[in-house]
Amino acid sequence: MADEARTAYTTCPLCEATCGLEVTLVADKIIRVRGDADDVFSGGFICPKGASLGQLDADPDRLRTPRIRRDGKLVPATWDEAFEAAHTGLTRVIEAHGRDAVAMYLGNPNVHTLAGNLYAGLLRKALGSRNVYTASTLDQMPKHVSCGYMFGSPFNIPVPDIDRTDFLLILGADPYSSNGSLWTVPDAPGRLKALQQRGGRFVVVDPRRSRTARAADRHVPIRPGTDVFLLLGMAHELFAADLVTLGRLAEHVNGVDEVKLLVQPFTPEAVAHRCGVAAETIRELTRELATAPRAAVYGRIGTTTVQYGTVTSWLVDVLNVLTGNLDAPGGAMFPLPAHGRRGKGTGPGFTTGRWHSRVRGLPEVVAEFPAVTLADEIETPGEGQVQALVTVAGNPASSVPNADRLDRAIGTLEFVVCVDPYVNETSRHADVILPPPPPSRSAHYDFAFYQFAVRNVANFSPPLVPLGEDERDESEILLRLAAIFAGLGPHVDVEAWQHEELRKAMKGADPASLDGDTAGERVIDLRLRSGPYPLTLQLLREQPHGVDLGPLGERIPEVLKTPSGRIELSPQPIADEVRVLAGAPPEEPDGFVVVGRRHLRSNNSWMHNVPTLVKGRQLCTVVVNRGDAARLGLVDGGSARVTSRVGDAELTVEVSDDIAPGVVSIPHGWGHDRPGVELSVASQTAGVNVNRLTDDLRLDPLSGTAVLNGVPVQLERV
Ligand SMILES: Nc1nc2c(c(=O)[nH]1)N[C@H]1C(S)=C(S)[C@@H](COP(=O)(O)OP(=O)(O)OC[C@H]3O[C@@H](n4cnc5c(=O)[nH]c(N)nc54)[C@H](O)[C@@H]3O)O[C@H]1N2
Ligand SMILES: Nc1nc2c(c(=O)[nH]1)N[C@H]1C(S)=C(S)[C@@H](COP(=O)(O)OP(=O)(O)OC[C@H]3O[C@@H](n4cnc5c(=O)[nH]c(N)nc54)[C@H](O)[C@@H]3O)O[C@H]1N2
Ligand code: SF4
Ligand SMILES: [Mo]
Repeated sequence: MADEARTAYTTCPLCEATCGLEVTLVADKIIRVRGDADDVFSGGFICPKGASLGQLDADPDRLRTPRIRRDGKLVPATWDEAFEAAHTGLTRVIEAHGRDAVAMYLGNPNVHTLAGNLYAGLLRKALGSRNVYTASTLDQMPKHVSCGYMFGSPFNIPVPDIDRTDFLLILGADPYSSNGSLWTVPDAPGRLKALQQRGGRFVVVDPRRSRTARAADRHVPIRPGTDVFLLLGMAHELFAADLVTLGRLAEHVNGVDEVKLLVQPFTPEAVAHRCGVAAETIRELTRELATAPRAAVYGRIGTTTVQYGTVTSWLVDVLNVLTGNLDAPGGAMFPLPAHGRRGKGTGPGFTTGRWHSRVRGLPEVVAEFPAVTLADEIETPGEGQVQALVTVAGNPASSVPNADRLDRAIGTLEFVVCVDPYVNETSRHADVILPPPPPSRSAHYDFAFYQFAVRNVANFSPPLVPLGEDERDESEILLRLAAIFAGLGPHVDVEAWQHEELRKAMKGADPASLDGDTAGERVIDLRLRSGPYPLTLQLLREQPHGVDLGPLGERIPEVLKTPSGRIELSPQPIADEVRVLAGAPPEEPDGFVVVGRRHLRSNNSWMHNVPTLVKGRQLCTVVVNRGDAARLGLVDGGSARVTSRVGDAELTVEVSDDIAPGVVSIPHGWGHDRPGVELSVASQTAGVNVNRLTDDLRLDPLSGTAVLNGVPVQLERV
């Protein structure tokens, strides 16, 4: 009865919220998607992206077979031909120029797919190149660095315990639009409303009155890129007004006195003109944070992809510590995922700069180089010049600052392999495209996001639809590429290979004793069995709505991996940077600064090909303050030219009262009108790529993260 409707449950793989979906299928086609009301975590919540999973899955532009370049054209090929071509091209570059000549770029969906979570690490290790780049240096790397220094591991990132808090201070995040990030919080709007209904409050700091800011109890506009000063002022005020309460953390923290000295110069009056927030407001926010019974500070994109991203990210947790809210219920807590482990309470600690990039001498951070320097490494001749690129689930030609330059640079490479379902801005340059199957064909378990979840939960979703004859699981694709780099050739038996690897990991025990249809599923089973809860893959299979493992618990000191076994509140590299900041002259752009924004119906660069998500009002506009618009003669719906050091772009103007004067907002991920792009819907509503304007010379020095918010631009009427 192939065409009878059936219902299945799965975790949405599209953003960090991990919502449970109830999916109705006929044969291999998704015909309806609803929120799974019985999901233990999301309770029926769904957003327009999750609801359109069926369209995304069945997108006619999605590649069904690999492509290889023949006579300049990307033509369909068999899997054998494609892996052979990848093998030939990549080995040729490695033999002629060495491993560093092959760069790898890992994009955002790698943290969403099982394949990326399980095998991207193996792939980069097998390649053995220093030229590894990821979307992290366009995103959250500052948080990894600050947490690495403070808590000993870049992956020890605390999250606001939203369901039990009384006060939340949110900076540079718009969870109403993004659905939360480094903060797995399905139905963020509902949870924020519940916080208000039980008498709590939340405040949003944002140069724009975002959707979240509109729902907040208070919106504090700020000058882009200057949250660092606001937070320094708050830390100063905590000491000055005698509001520091370490609580049970007192015996677990080093460096409180050093921080007191560091923040000494930053009185609310001294920072007010730097960040555009009144001294009185800074004092009020500090008092409210310090006196709320349970409170947490949370910062995201507007605090990371900025000039002082690492110091800002550090300050977020300094405030959590100094107010006694770190690792306390209702404060900022460390999740303990089902596949995780309790720690020993100490470790080797964290460092960066173990090696440096060839051209700009930028330090390695978490074993990668900043994405903003990939173009330098491709363009600059000499020993170690990048000659080939492998991308997995990434669109760097769109998402990296000075994108037009990187796009041109990628076009000059000797060999490019893209693991991607689409021919888009980046993969149009490929010599080989290896397409993963649609989401419905993949098993799902959120290795990445359960680390940031506001409750400890676990959910495993088997594939909704079995793999077709001509489809390859993405795990197989990544493993075959890894085998090519490891010198095992393109035809290795990947299951047998991984079976052997598992046997080694299990110290000789038989992996056949584990549950799972694939090596990857057996890894999940192994991790669950050795995790902190009595779970197995089989138990998760029996619970399609997920398993709730309860609210977050205290984890300090066990979670710490610092050599001292304590929180390092004043790490040397950050302290040095704060001293620099104290003397740095304010940047006074004579024009405007541009910031980003996200829309609920859009996801970075790759969901604009889904008709229901792009229909209606145009999303790719430049939002301009009403007073600024009047001064420049800009009208709503008219055109403006935006110019920066690196480029210019013409955009439709949206006049608004919801943005601070001197600031304009442009979303990223647009600009699908490039020749060779095969996105029939997206290219009709192409929009403009804001990264033609963002500047690859601007970065947060401690993390190498791009400055995507607060880039100086000029604005004029067209
Ligand atoms: N100006 C500006 N630029 C930004 C940002 C900003 O706020 N402003 N945000 C930055 C941030 S936070 C991020 S994370 C980056 C994202 O930067 P990238 O990761 O480079 O870009 P994405 O747009 O997420 O592209 C994801 C790619 O993965 C492909 N894909 C989708 N699903 C799968 C899958 O299952 N398997 C595989 N193999 N591929 C898949 C898509 O087709 C697409 O090509 O952009 C950054 N760039
Ligand atoms: N619908 C949707 N959801 C997404 C994505 C998407 O593209 N679409 N992308 C996903 C990804 S990859 C990520 S990383 C997350 C990001 O998740 P969020 O960080 O919540 O992302 P945004 O919605 O861009 O919110 C950032 C806010 O910071 C503000 N801002 C800009 N500059 C500054 C500043 O200097 N200071 C302060 N205080 N605020 C500033 C902007 O106006 C904006 O409102 O979202 C994820 N979820
Ligand atoms: S919020 Fe995120 S996880 Fe939930 S349905 Fe939307 S895209 Fe999927
Ligand atoms: Mo991101």
